Amino acid sequence: MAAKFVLATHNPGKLREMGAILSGLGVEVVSPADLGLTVDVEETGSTFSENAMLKAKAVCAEAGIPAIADDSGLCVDALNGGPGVYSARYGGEGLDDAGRCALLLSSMRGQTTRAAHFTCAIACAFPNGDTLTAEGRCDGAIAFALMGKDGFGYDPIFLYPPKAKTFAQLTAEEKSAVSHRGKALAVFAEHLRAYLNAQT
Ligand code: ITT
Repeated sequence: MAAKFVLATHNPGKLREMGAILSGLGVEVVSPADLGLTVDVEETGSTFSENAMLKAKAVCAEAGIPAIADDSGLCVDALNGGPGVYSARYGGEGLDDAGRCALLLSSMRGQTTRAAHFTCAIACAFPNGDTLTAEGRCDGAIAFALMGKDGFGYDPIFLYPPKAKTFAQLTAEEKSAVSHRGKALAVFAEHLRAYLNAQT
């Protein structure tokens, strides 16, 4: 795949994971910072896919090359699917990843229903107006305490039952092999391959 893509995210954790997975799939990527871009996109969509497409289109327009965006979040059954699309804003602007994890743990105190899943929507926008999309999901549970130091975001409290570890206790490779983002990007790579083949 010869074309170069910009990853439309300012989240360093996502950038690391998307970069590693896509490079492994033969997709050449650069970050917004590599291009001197800081595009702040308002996430006004009501779904992960809508927000991913808003980010991909805005960054593609700014960069002039195809852009790949990720909108993702943690959906907790006992919180009626929340924080969901509001995962990055959970608890308000003042909180960092550790603060959001602490808040989520405290709102789950005494709660025995711990089921949760991560969702990831990938959107890709091309300068000619074409778009591609893909989604991935990973089921798990909210842990009772923070565990592990790797990953980012809600990883220390997201228990992945098949390995009896949180995402923050997995290596980057182990996480990507089963994660919402790993699955969405694998599907996306297939769509991209078909799209690029159809161009030639
Ligand atoms: P960009 O919009 O710039 O990509 P963002 O962090 O604002 O960055 P989102 O709006 O998609 O991204 O919010 C995603 C939220 O879900 C954010 O709080 C992440 O930390 C969290 N999240 C997403 N994927 C995750 C993962 O694999 N592990 C842990 N937390 C994750």
